[in-house]
Amino acid sequence: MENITVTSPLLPDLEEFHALLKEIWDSKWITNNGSFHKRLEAALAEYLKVPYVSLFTNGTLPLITALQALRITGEVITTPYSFVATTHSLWWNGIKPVFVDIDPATGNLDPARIEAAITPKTTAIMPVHVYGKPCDTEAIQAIADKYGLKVIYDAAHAFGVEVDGRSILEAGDMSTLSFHATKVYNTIEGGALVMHDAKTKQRIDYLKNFGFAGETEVVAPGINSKVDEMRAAYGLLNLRQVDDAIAARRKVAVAYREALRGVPGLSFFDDMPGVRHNYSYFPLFIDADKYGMTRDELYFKMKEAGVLGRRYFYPLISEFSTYRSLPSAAKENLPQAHKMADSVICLPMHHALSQEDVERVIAMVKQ
Ligand code: T4K
Repeated sequence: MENITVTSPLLPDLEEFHALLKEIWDSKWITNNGSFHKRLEAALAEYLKVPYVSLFTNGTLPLITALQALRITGEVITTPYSFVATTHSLWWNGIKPVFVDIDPATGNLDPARIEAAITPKTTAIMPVHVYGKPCDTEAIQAIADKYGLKVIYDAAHAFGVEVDGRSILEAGDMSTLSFHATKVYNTIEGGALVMHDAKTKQRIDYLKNFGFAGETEVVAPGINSKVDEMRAAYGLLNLRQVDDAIAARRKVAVAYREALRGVPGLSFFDDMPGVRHNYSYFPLFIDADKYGMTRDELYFKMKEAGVLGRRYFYPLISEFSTYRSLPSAAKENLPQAHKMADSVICLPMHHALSQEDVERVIAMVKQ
């Protein structure tokens, strides 16, 4: 039997992609803000219901660049329950991460715990909409306003997520996206920074092109994070089918929930009222005493049977050697994050899972 992987990339139709490649070949313009790049930025801004999008080559460089653009220094409050790139972006800017515990109801940074972690050195908050579940953006903004802090959302998982019809990317000073192959929407490798005004968009566009503001003028020590025409064309094609992919993912989530609700020792998130979810992940939480098996026992049994779930996000970022010695990384400071990291397994979740695949995953977990 074939393995069922945790995700599978959404791929454009090969013939359609080939036709666009032919256009690129003929034009001989293959990177540096080409026409497909411009078209994709415009198409994404429209799809995501935001005024400005700046494409990046992955989802890590927009985090690093946003911190540069906002001139963030000192300490930044963030979550340990994420992919390492979130905190690495702080480290690459010489910023000290200050970990704050999560709200077990969402897996996101708990706003009620942020104020206690603020010091005179705090300059910003970097929350993550983990699994695409929206953070409590109002509560976070209220704290940011009270203390004069910037807010940069790592929205790597939150492509297309809306609250009451409005994009989650409207929140904070800037938001970043990842378009990695494993994401709901991908450009193979890729990402974006979302901002609210033309001046910031201009500055970010300079920063991702070495700081060039013209042929002979460099206005800042920028980086190179330009997206080539092939990936921009691929991205335009994938954008056409992303709604169908999200609908297919939703069906899988519904099937998992129906089958697993009420099984002793298992819990999962339900949809939040007023939220357009993207079903980017399906985290399942195991209470070993009630389920009769630990999360790791289940993980390895599933693996043996070719059902390749993943323990996103275990270990916590605060447990990695780079960050472990920080005072805020102490286990006592992060009880909810530890509990979630120790009990989570993300079930296979993507647009191409067949009914048989879903049934096989369910049978495995129920067994
Ligand atoms: N912030 C957050 C909150 C993030 O989650 C991430 C990335 C970032 C920032 C940074 O964004 P990027 O710089 O990566 O754009 C994956 C991804 O590499 C990473 O993008 C993602 N988060 C993270 C959560 O997961 P791995 O190491 O688990 O991926 P991998 O290679 O083990 O793939 C998982 C499964 O996907 C495979 O078993 C099969 C399938 N797959 C994967 C690839 C790459 C395919 O079927 N085809 C493929 O080409 O990290």
